[in-house]
Amino acid sequence: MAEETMSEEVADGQSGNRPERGRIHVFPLMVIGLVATALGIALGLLIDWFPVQASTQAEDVDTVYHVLIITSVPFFVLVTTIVLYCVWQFRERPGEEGTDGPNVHGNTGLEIVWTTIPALLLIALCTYAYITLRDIEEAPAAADGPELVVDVTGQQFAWTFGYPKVEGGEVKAAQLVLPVGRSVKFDVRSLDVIHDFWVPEFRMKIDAVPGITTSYRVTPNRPGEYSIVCAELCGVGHALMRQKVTVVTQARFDAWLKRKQAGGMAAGGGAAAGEGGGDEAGAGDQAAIGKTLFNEGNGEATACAACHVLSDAGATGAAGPNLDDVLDGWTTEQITEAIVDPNKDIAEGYTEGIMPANYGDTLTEPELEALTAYLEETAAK
Ligand code: HEC
Ligand SMILES: [Cu+2]
Repeated sequence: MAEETMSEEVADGQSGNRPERGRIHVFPLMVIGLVATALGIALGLLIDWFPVQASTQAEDVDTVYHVLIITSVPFFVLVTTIVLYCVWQFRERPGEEGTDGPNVHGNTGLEIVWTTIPALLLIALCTYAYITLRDIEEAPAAADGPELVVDVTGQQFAWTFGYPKVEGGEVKAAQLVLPVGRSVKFDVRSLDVIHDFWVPEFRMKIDAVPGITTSYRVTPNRPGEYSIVCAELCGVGHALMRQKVTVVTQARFDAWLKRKQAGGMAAGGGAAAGEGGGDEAGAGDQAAIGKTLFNEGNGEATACAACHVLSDAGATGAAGPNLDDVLDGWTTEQITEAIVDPNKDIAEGYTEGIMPANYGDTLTEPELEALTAYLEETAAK
């Protein structure tokens, strides 16, 4: 039985070859290919695919893209044209059902050519991209002034930032503010899962990986406000893990940092007083501590300002409800519960599991009291 079937197939294959298709249409194919290549490259270069360039690195990165488009479109068109042409030219015509095309054996010359060219091209493009990346990430020359190092910490679902203090230590903030024209190195960390720190206008991005510190450099060169986007799916709040970076003049940056630093120090003093004086710590001190916690977190607890609007704190986060609007008339207990057990009662229009559920652990009892007191006081204003 089996033998019979096999010999039938062989016989069919031998007797049923299709007729030759005649000349290959080289000239029209070349014209089509050239037109498609020109169109493809034009689409790649003329359309403004990217957001504005806001760092000195951006231009080089865009150039890499343009070079890749110019080199890859012709090959894409070549391969696609040949495939489509073959589908059309060697299709099965009426009366040819079950027949086969003529037997063709490999062509060693062709195979060498189509392996060598892409391999060389790939090596050249990788080398070029590598050199570009290495150059744009080079440390700035000493003559260009000291580099600003900003610690970036990702945590579901917000970023917090740490700036070096003049006298050592760190100023924490829920906003990223950068001086224009100065090289910035981001040291990126994660406290939980993998995130990815990306400002599309800067064109650079890197994963925030738990347990290690990754980094990249940019020199912002265009004042303005840009989005910080988490580019690694990191949980239910991933799409909301968006904040703003503000690029300002060096003078405005210095003033901002000084203000932040002064705020932090006042709160630090307040905390010391609170510990010493027990319950007698003034309401003003408590509020100052609360405000600092709201804006900066405490290293473990994510800053509330990353996700909430609160004008008194200058907070502009957008992932959660606007606390200017909602807190009016809330009792201490209600505010405390909203912070410690956010998933118990979900604000309308928002999703469960985005506000961190661990503030009961990451905030100490006095910190929680100070934060609640601050929010109550602010809401009453
Ligand atoms: C990662 C983003 C994020 C962070 C950080 C965050 N929240 Fe929220 N918050 C939310 C979201 C989203 C909601 C709405 C869902 C819910 O009710 O749990 C919310 C709800 C609330 C509510 C209830 C609002 C209402 O209308 O019911 C309060 C109060 C609140 N947050 C305060 C805080 C405070 C205080 C902090 C800092 C200790 C904080 N949040 C940190 C995202 C966040
Ligand atoms: Cu993330």
